[in-house]
Amino acid sequence: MNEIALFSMSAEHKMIRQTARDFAQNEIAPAAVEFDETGKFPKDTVQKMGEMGFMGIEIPEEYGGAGMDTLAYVLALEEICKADAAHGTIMSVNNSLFCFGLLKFGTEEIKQKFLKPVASGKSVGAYSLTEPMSGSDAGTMRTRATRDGDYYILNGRKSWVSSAPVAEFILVFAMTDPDKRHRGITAFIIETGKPGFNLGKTEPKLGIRASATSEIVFEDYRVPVANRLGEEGEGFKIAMTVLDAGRIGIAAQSLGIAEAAYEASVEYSKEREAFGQKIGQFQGISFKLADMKTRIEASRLLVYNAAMAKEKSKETGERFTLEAAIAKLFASETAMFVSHAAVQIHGGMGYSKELPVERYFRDAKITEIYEGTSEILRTVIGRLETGLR
Ligand code: COS
Repeated sequence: MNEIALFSMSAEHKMIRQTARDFAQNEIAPAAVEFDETGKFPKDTVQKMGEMGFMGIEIPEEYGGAGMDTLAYVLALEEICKADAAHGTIMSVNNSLFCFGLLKFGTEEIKQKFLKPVASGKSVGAYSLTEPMSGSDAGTMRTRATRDGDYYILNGRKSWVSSAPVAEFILVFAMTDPDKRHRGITAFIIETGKPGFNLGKTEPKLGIRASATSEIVFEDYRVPVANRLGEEGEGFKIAMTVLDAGRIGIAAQSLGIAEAAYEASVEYSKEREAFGQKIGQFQGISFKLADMKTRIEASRLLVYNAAMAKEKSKETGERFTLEAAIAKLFASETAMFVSHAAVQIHGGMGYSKELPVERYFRDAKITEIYEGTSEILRTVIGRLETGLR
């Protein structure tokens, strides 16, 4: 496969990409089928990812992270997802949706207490915004947090929480003042395993099956005021800012899935013969491969560009909403396009569980849905471009 020259990567970037590639191909890929079949959380490999610094790549070393930049993060995540997208979801949620939020909005006490163990990979972090009756329209959540002295009392049901069954800490959003709608939402870091925290049903998923997704239910759960992230009413903005970072992670995940599906397709079309020639010699196949490669390389530029926009924002404080939305929209639709074509190129073998191609197809679909559906992303991009609502 040809690599197209683009952003000048530093020696450090090349090193983390190679380290992630070796680890992913040697230790994750061989077990990916089993994780997919059983839906079991890959505890051992996730622990190793923590030891390698992959669970808090952009977090400064003083808070338990690897102290690297956003490009390093997406390069590593892309490689992990090429081997197994479920590992990628766990890594992305931990890095982008938990650690980034705490680094950006947390007090020193919060960073020491909750960021350090999660960024270093000793504990797993999660993020919980969605509810059974509020997905894309996140501002209409019903989970309530009521102040009671030095505590808030949480009640309500959250759904689709990736890593919830294994997480020790979860960044949760709840309504403190329903009259203020989205301006009445507040963010909290909650510790699982305490009274009032319950796991609900596990989501039986089409893909990324090992990423452990479940509902969580709060019944008079007491969270100290010191565990509030930001001020009362700042929760929606925190949720959206964190999702901007998350969308870059999902864009990188999409890129990894697409690359895996594409590389399998190139190999297969060089081996498989029909009507007296390699199937890659048919224009019908080679044009498909050309379209797959072109969309992948376009995705790569958008994903790396979004990573650089986020990196720049660390100095300027500017939002990178547009770059993240464009990268996720294009890369996720590319992952779907490429994995769909990969199944077709492999024919019956693409439909068989003997090869990983059908898994790439199933895993790709979620990238068009979570952390902002393609429709929400088009809404975000359209609004930012016209200034109209
Ligand atoms: N960064 C910072 N602030 C943001 C923001 C962002 N990316 N996007 C919106 N905001 C702010 C707005 O500036 C606005 O602030 P004010 O209250 O000061 O006016 C506020 O948030 C509300 O924004 P808006 O009016 O645009 O809210 P909407 O209810 O129309 O919702 C969308 C906006 C649809 C973009 C938002 O709800 C969204 O992204 N939904 C998808 C949620 C999602 O991805 N869920 C998946 C969860 S993870 S599986």
